[in-house]
Amino acid sequence: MSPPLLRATPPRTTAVRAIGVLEGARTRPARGAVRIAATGAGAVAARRNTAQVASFSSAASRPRGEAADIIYPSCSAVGEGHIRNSDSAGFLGPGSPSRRLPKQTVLANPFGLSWRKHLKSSLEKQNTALLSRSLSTASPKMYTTSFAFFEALWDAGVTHCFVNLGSDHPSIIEAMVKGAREKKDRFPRIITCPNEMVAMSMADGYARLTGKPQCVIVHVDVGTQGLGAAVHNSGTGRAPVLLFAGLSPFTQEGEMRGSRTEFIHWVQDVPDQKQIVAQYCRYVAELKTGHNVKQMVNRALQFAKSDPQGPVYLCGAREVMEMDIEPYEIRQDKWKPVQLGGLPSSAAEEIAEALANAKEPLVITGYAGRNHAVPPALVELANTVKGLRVLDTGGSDMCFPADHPGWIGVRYGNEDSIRNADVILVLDCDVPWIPTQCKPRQDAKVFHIDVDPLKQIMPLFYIEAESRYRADVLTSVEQLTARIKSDESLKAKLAGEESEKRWKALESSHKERLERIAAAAQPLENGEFGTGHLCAKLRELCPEDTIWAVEAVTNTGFVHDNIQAKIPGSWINCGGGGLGWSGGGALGIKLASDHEAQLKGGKGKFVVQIVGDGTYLFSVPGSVYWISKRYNIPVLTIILNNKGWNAPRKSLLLVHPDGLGSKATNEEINISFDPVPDYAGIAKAAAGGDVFAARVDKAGELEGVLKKAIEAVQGGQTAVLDCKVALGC
Ligand SMILES: Cc1ncc(C[n+]2csc(CCOP(=O)(O)OP(=O)(O)O)c2C)c(N)n1
Ligand SMILES: [Mg+2]
Repeated sequence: MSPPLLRATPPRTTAVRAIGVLEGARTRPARGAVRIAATGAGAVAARRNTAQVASFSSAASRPRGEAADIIYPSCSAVGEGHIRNSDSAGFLGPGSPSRRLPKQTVLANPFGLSWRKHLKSSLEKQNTALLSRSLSTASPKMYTTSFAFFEALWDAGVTHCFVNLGSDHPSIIEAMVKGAREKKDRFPRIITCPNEMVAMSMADGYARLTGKPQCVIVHVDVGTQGLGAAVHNSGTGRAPVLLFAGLSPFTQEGEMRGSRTEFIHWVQDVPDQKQIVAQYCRYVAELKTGHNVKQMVNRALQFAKSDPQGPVYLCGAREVMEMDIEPYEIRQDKWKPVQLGGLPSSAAEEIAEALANAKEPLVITGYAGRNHAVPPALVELANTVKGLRVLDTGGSDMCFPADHPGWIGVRYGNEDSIRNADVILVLDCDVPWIPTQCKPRQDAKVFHIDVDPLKQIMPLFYIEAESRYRADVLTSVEQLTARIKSDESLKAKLAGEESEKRWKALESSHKERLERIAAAAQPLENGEFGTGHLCAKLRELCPEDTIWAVEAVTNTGFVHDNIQAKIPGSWINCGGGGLGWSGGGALGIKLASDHEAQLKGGKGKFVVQIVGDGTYLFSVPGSVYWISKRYNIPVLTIILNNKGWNAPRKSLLLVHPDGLGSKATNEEINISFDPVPDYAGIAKAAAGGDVFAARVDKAGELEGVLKKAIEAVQGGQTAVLDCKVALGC
């Protein structure tokens, strides 16, 4: 076993803490040493002080020749702890002389007293002075790390905090109350979230619509784990979210305000809490002092907002968050995120030429529409390169409008246009094709432009491409269009007869595509209906500028085909693989839409969540509909009830098309939800009865029920419709 690792950061009064630790080492049965690691400018002093103490300790308690090597010993116990500067513990803020530690807490001369005597006197004095403070009620004037943290959020444009609180948050709670009282309209709005995944999905939905990261506050390691698949979703789906979690207190004798006061503080003290989420985050860090909390918040937000955007995680122990500091401000306008540029001009020239000379040019995308200026820019490119088509293989954002003849819609990496294209431009996309199902032809020229062309967190990713660029898609697309429009020979080529013919062909294939979709969306002869029909009706009945939050799994293609989104930002899909996003996601989107509209004196848009029945259960509806009711966030939820999980059967058939499972029932392969839960009833119960809840299984009743549900939502009441859908249409 390796020794306990003690970190000193920075070390002004480290020796006192080291004594406490060393006493622990002395009393361990094997008399093993502890190891102390100190960093930064404080390291030397920490080592000097602790080494003095160590040699004192070893002289007092060990046989000769067995002195403890404090820094790198052969030790007998493991663990990880922290030595921190008492300055970071809430008492030595520069502006708080009255809160200074008593002088004797600094170990002036440890050799002048016997070990035990010294310890006793030092710790007793310290404890008498501090224990009462550690439990004392804060003065109303106090300005803590936590309060500065919220100020930093607000100043950086974070208007909402989705919180799930715990014993790590006393100073957070104090700060929230103080903020609500003293900084009305200049303090983030707090939304209580009974489940962390819902909290983070709300922040995620908010960010996907607006590009503005919000904050999620959770409880130590357990709350961090409760974020669950939402961390994956925002990491994969490029949604900026700032996560904050407390850490268990690192003192237990009342040495500082925030010191341990509850049983659970021992149990929740884990070696490295950040690591729970680190691989999904753009940045993780521990707040070690309140003095730079605003810079740390802004550094985290800089990562979250720089491409590829994503989640960031800060944590801070109770003592650090309790620390009194001098109020301060930073120059907010100096903290903008990193900006990406466009293509090198030689690349713009090469790609523009390839597109203009192509017979079957194709754009494949996934996230490009996150920037709402991209769809019109792509339309402009497609109007310039006549015959260019756009395929969406992610379905994460509305990237190209359904009423343009170049629209192909969403297909997950398997589409004829991929097989036929001679020039393919991949734009902000994770999975342009799935090689075991579909590949570009051998002679196709592929160019890849992405904010993350290497897919830095994917161990396996590659596509064969002429070239790849880390560049901003909007700038790049505008460059390409401008290049083609300004080059006489390319212009002449695209104004030719062949190009005109291609445009006509595109128009008629688009018309046929829409007719095929409409024909497939008819109700079945037995009166039942599929997802396609349901979504065609939704498109007909919902407001034109509705925002669709979609998590429809195997029905995504039918939903996309029939919703036919045209407005940038009007289609939002999770982009990740952690089911359950859309419950919180839809609420976050609605909240964002309302909030942003109110700022301009307008009204938020109508928001519809379309979700698989299995996914609905993943979304923690007990929390979602309580929040919806509590904060008056009305959405329409459409549950695609196909009696369970269809996806695992599809996955099975791709690998074992003739296997045992291929002929087995849904019950046998364990994907059936029978008996069928009362999905809408779950929502109604969570909202204390105040939800429009209904079930539809016949096409004849669909329109009537949809109209009532839409009306309810427009009147401010959330509606949940459990719709029985037939498979495969
Ligand atoms: C958190 C999480 N757990 C499990 C899965 C694996 N999974 C992928 S699709 C699926 C079924 C989804 O069911 P449903 O929402 O009913 O959609 P359907 O397959 O019926 O279209 C499951 C369990 C996942 N992606 N995420
Ligand atoms: Mg299902």
